[in-house]
Amino acid sequence: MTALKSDHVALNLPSEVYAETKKAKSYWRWWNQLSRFQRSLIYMFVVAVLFTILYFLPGNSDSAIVDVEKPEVNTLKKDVLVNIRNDPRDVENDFNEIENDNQVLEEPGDVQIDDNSNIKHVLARPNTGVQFTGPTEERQKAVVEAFKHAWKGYKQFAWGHDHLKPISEGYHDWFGLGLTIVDSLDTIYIMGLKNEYAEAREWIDKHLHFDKNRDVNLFEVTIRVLGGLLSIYHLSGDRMYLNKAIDLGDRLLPCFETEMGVPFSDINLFTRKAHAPKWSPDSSTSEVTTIQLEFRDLSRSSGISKYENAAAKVSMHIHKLEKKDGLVPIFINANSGQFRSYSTITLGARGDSYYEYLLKQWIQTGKTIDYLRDDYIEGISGVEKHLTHRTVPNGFLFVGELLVGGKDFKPKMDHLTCYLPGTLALGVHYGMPESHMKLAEELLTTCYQTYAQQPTFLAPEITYFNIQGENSNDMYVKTNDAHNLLRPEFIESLWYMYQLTKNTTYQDWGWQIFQAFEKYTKVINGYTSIGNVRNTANVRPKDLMESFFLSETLKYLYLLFSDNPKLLDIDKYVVNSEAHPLPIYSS
Ligand code: DMJ
Repeated sequence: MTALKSDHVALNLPSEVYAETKKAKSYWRWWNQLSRFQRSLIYMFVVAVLFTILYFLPGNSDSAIVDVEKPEVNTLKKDVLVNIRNDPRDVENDFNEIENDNQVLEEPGDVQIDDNSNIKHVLARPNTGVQFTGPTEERQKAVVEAFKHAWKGYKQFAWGHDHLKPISEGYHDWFGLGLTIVDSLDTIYIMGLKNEYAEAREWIDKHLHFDKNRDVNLFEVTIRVLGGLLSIYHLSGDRMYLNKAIDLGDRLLPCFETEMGVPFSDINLFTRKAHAPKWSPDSSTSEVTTIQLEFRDLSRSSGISKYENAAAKVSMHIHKLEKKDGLVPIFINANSGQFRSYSTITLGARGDSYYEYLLKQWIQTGKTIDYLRDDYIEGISGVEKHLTHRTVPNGFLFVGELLVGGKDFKPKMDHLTCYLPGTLALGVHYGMPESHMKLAEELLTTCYQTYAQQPTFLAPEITYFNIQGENSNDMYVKTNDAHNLLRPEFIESLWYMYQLTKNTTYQDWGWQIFQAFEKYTKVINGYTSIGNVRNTANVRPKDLMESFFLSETLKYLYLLFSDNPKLLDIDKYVVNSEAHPLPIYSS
């Protein structure tokens, strides 16, 4: 456009534009000269070409966010199976199983059953499309800073190894599976940490391999690694994680090849040889019953039924065994499938998550498996009848233990038991007896006291209670039990209770404990377990940062301090024993 000296403006088109305009005019003249029939033919031709292009456009099965409107159909293709399997027999078996499916599955959660009532194929629920945009509250921001601090130390001194040793600036390998990375990934995603997510994803994609000639513990690897991979698969929609999970599932499955299907505790991921732990002929009851959420989800997500079938069989078997008013002994023999007589009954180590997974499996399967609900209700009644007692002088309610197969009561509670108030509250939300809420509130108060009564404001691993009035303290701690491993159970319960009651006291309690972690466990390269919560002058740092500190403790703190109740929606997700959310199905 050129402005001339005169009072009008002239438009001078460059010669190429002029030529183009002329060409367009001649196309238009040619088009007008065509008959109506000729024009219709051209229209039809164009439409046909457009359809063909759309039809052959590649799908976006690897896209990060799954369309909520269109449930993802997780039917595996043979080439995908070939890529993720080492043993060609696995490929054939699974592919045949999928190919033989002839029933159309439409709704997420639809199940196809074979003639023997085994689950053949289930359509996975789609990603719920939640966008995690980062912290909004000041307390959440502080937790994200704590996470970044821990991550920085891990990255600098332990990258690719299981755990950080923050004081000696080294690492600890338990299974050699980069546990901290896999376990932390969904926390990173939920906190909205993009750079950390990218580097962790890349490590998993390129370096996480399971062909390791190394024994691993079925339960630990299932809740941390399998659960971690499945959770981030559902949150992100990234198929790479599911492929890794399938490979791991195949390698863990031989654990279940026992007469009654009760799994061995350990397996070599390379040779796929399973065996009992070195220190005992038996498996732990909580371990064999705390793998079902993950194995079921693996089947539902992959369309391969064998994982769910193997794990569900264990639950059914244990359902049929005799119990003490719903309470189970903590050891079970994988060969005989029987509980070890005279073993301890506890909701602490080796017993705890049996009860948790009864409820959570029932929720995961859309409240359709009645025996899980019934066993849970019976178990909690058993807890009330045999395990709960009050302290002297202040009457705090706690859950103790029964020794020698249920004969002697021991007034001792592991910190692990502090998961129970949260699970009870979750149960009430899903229709369990209202009385469970009262129990939850009282136990939560006692757990809080195990923190508040220590000068560090951190709970010990184990607390003993005064039930006979032998002195003026309600609780006491033995020297060997005075350590704190940065465990999550109490914070987990605070999160559930806050979700369901909106009582901000629970947030304030969580904040007090977070500050105690900051004061006594934060070191220059991360956070460390400590050996003594009773002495503020010397907490005796133990030089280990467990993966569950990032996976669970910091995740639950972040969620607890959020005022968005849907940040992790307990009506859509059931959270596994390692704080990894998995979708709830309709059956
Ligand atoms: C975690 O690995 C899991 O929560 C497990 O169920 C129990 N112990 C630790 C955390 O304390």
